[in-house]
Amino acid sequence: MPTTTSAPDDFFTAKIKRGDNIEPRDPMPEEYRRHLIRQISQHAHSEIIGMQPEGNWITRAPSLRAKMILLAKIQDEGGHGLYLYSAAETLGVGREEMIEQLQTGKARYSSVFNYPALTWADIGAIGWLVDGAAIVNQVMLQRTSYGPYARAMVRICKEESFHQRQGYEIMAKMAAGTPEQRDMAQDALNRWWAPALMMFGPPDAESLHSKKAFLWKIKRESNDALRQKFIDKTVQQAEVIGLKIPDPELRLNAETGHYETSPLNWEEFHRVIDGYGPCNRQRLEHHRRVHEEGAWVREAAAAYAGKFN
Ligand code: BYC
Repeated sequence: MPTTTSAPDDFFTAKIKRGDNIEPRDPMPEEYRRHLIRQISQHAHSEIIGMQPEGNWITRAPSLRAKMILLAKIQDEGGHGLYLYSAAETLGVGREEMIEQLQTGKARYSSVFNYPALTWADIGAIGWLVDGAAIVNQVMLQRTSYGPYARAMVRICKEESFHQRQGYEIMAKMAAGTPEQRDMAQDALNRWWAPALMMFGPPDAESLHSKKAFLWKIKRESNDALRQKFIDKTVQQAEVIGLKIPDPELRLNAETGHYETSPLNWEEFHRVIDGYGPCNRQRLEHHRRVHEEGAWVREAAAAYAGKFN
């Protein structure tokens, strides 16, 4: 515990006010701790579950180069999950408990990973749009108030920008390829556009946690502000490679300088995060099976570590 003569709450509030990081041994309100465990563990689960739609394409990558890049990317996502589980553990929650919450549906993971990756172009769309959306959100989280989360984000962002470029390169190549390849790229953009926009969470007016998250400087920008940032960047990137954003109402507002889009289908979002998306069952079943099959690895690692204690 830090040496302080003021009450723990004052110490916490003063640190937040100054913009200092809260560290694991600092006193913190129980609600702040629980808020972070929820968000960081969900973030970790998203990285781990997010390996599945892409993992499905490793054996079908169209070249050795593409296969090596995809393997490296997916391995990075696994690493991100591990940094984040470690960051959550500093708040006093165990890894097994977090995994149990994921597998029983008590903890969420990003809605976007409940959609299927149907063609190779989907690997491009995931890198370009899903990693692209994740970066916009995570650049903000590098300045989140909890030290271990902020530091994990700095490393993660460096890797995500390579992931985004990997996806954009696939899309650019396919968009400039045969008419069939171009159609595949456009079709992937059509299917991943709305799910990528939903990654930023519900509209600000319906965001349950944002008020506290701003107060405690966990979030620095709102769901809608980040979504808009992503739209503005991505519309221009689509133009460069000659793909069309699948939104008939898309238009540039000359006054604000921002692109305006059609409303999203928030009913679909709620259905997906409540467990009824196209792949929710498949994702969790796969996680449970692989976790079970890997039990011997965890036992062997624990026994090996035990030899030196
Ligand atoms: N999906 O009050 P709100 C990656 C939930 S992976 C599911 O606005 P908050 C990658 C929310 O949890 C990186 N649930 O919440 C990996 C809450 O429900 P609960 C993914 C969502 O926390 C592999 C309720 O809706 N990034 O990059 O203030 C391959 C109300 O929401 C979602 C992260 O995980 C959603 N999209 O803000 C490729 C970012 N949105 O908890 C790429 C970390 C909302 O009360 N997380 N909900 O049951 C965050 O920044 C924030 O938690 C959110 C939501 C912006 C997502």
